[in-house]
Amino acid sequence: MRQTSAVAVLTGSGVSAESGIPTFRGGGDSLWKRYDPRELATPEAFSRDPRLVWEWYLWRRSLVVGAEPNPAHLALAEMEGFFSSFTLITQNVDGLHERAGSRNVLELHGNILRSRCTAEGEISEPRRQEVPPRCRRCGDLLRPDVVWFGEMLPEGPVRAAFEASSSCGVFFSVGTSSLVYPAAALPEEARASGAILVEINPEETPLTRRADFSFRESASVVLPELVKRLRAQGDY
Ligand code: BJW
Repeated sequence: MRQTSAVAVLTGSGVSAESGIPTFRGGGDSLWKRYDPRELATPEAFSRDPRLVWEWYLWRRSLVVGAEPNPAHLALAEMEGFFSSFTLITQNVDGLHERAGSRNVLELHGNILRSRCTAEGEISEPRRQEVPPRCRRCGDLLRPDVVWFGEMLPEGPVRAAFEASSSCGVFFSVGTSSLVYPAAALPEEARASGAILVEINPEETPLTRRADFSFRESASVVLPELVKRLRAQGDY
């Protein structure tokens, strides 16, 4: 890391697990455990039962609003100051990286706290307290401003994410199962461009064998330790 000025980090839901936000593929112990998140985060589920999907998102919003950034988010925010180029690419929709102080954040899958009108496509507010909520301007259904399976990711952030991945010296994949594309293609992009690949995840993933370094530990343990060691080297 001392030999590079450009670092890119891809994060997934595991980074927020210790802030009390459930991961997607980890099961869980909630009211919603009988629902598979992979089946609710789809346009088909929303067309079939917008009320059910909204209730799930309102529950998740309440967790996000009550959550605090954990030591992994805080360490990443501090690391940003160590490198002249530092890009934090996140699949998370919880905004905790920004709340921890990270500035150069690319949100690939949107933000759960925003809503957008299904008719106009614009960010909007609900006209009154109702589930599912309706657009204050046109009265049509609102939806969470997130990216569901089968939908396109926002073009600007995706382009910037591929650029950062292909031009960094070290690429971190943190707290993601590396199953969902196109995000899962970013580490390969980085590797093909000569970057060192580091994975931080307590579980093995499809990326583990491709990584130069694999830390089978929680992000909230590894990242603060890494920041501590970088700081101790005195160059930062
Ligand atoms: C810890 C930890 C701790 C726990 N510390 N770690 C190419 C190949 C194959 C398929 C496709 C492809 N291109 C497109 C597809 C289809 C699809 C896809 O990828 N499917 C795969 C599942 C096979 N992709 C899409 O549809 C995407 N759109 C697209 O590509 O558009 C073009 C297109 C359109 C039509 C047809 C074809 C192409 C859109 C993907 C949108 C994903 N949306 C969601 C929901 C977001 C909204 C919401 O939050 O509700 O995004 S799904 C869900 O998965 C969410 C996440 O961001 C994403 C990734 O999950 P993540 O973060 O990795 O979570 P988990 O739970 O899987 O893993 C957590 C990890 O943390 C685990 O490994 C734990 O071990 C670890 N962990 N504690 C560190 N303390």
